[in-house]
Amino acid sequence: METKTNKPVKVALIAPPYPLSEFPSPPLGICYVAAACERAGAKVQLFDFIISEYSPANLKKALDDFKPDIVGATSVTMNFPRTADILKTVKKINPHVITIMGGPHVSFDYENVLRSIPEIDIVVIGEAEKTLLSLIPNIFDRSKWQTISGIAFYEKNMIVLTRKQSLIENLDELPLPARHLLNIPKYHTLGFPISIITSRGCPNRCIFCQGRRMVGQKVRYRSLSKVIDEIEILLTMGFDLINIADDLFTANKKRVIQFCEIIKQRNLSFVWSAFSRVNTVDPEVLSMMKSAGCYAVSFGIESGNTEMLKRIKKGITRKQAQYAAKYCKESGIRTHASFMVGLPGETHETLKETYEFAESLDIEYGFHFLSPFPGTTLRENINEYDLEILTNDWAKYDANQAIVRTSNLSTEDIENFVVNWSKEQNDIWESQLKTYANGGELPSDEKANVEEYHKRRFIFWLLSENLIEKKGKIDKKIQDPFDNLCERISKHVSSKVSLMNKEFVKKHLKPLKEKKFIKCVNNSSENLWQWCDKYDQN
Ligand code: B12
Ligand code: SF4
Repeated sequence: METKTNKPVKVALIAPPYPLSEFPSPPLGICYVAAACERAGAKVQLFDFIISEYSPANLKKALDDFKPDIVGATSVTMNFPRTADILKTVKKINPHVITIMGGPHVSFDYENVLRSIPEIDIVVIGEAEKTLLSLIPNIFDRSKWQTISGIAFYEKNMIVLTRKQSLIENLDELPLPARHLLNIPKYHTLGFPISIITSRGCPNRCIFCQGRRMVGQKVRYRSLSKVIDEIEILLTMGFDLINIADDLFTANKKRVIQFCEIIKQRNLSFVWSAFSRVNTVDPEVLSMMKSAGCYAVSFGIESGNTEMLKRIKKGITRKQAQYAAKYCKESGIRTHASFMVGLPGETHETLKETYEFAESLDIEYGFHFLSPFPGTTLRENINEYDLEILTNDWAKYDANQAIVRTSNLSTEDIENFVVNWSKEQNDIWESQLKTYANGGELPSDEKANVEEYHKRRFIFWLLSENLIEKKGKIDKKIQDPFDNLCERISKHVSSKVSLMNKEFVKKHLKPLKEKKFIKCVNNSSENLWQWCDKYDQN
């Protein structure tokens, strides 16, 4: 698409910061959005604040360099306030930029969003690819916005919600996510799996789930050959750890088996994980998955109480969960189950039952606090449930704290349950950290865990605080610029964690240099360490 001046529309897309605890991996949704904008003829840049430091000054610099016409941002509920602040700053820096927000939170709370944050011009609701194809070419003509399905905006003191956008029927028509906009060396450094999706949609009706409302009840499948082609591209980009982010990858057993067969036929070497459901796995499909490289599956079991499972419309039984756990163990696939606490009608007894059930499965498991997101059946019909939502402070919707209560349980009761459950593990972990920090002996597996933990934190700081950029200007006179870089970075990180001394930093930066993720550029006055922006295999 060309503007009046015959230049392509410029779109900057913002991936907002999020914490290490939420697995900051390459953002998939925003890459789909970027690909759709490119297909609409736009020139696109990704302002990726997952792997670079966000500050108003950094944002301003990026805006001044690229000069976008549109700035789009994504968010889930927990990082909505922070993302909205970023868009406010965009408007302050340049009021002429058109700001757009999409993603799961604003799709369901667009009225409040538009009313309370005038700096957001347009909300794109739900799946965005089709909408963007019509929106981008008409973006400068406000009178046309009404004719574009799937958006909401503020006009003359009224919220305009346009016609509902239909779901994309043939996912094969979509361009591949624009991963070329990602800084691949930085994501390799971070080391989390890269996500792909093979389908969209989930036929189930869990009352706490927002995902199903985003993607619809009918499962839409991509052709397996296209999925595997995409995986081959990821392999050429150096990713061999892949997360299948479908809402329910194992919904169709025949298809999963075919998927595994193609991986084996094409002799592809990578390992992968997937989200599953306990009533969709059996020994045959699991053994096939294992033989095709699946190393982990995760299940949402949510509760050990049969009534509760029915109330939340989970559509699974305790028996099915027991079988799934047994089959997974037999297949050798690592299995993780997630349970929720603070569900409607929760009591001390249901929590106890859930805990005992979780223990009895003999697999890895964890608890999440219920977060009643906008757009969930639970929140929309809250009066039908024994549940009170105590806050609309979206930053608290991270599933790591109690924000609800039931007639039997206060937030403290719900939090105490998880605190007590994790106390023993936390105490053990704290003591391992202490022993390690004091130079004491630890069994090799514990030592490896502690070292991995420190490495992850260090790498996260390196990226999210722009430490290479900030500490990487080295005077030409310095003999060994790499040693000097390590020293400067260690000065910074060892003030937070004393064991992150120069040797520690060197140990973790050396592989980045060898793999050409970072490089030293010489100019007349200084040596400049910087991240490479392309993945270079040679
Ligand atoms: C895979 C996944 C993850 C992966 C992310 C992998 C990755 N690197 O991308 C991991 C495991 C890391 C993850 C983490 C979390 N997740 Co998650 N996740 C999902 C899941 C299953 C699929 C998301 C996905 O990739 N879909 C495919 C892409 C194409 O869709 P999309 O991201 O929605 O993007 C489309 C539209 O939303 C829109 N869009 C999105 N952004 C923008 C921006 C603009 C400008 C525009 C125009 C359009 C637009 O266009 C896109 C293309 O159609 C969804 C469920 C679901 N179906 O939505 C939950 C979901 C998004 N996750 C959820 C949550 C809560 C979390 C966590 C907070 C975990 C927690 N503590 O509970 C963290 C937060 C991480 C973060 N800050 O984003 C919730 C969000 C609910 C909410 N309102 O907050 C969902 C909806 C699941 C649920 N509980 O119902 N998640
Ligand atoms: S929680 Fe999982 S199974 Fe339930 S509706 Fe959501 S995506 Fe489907």
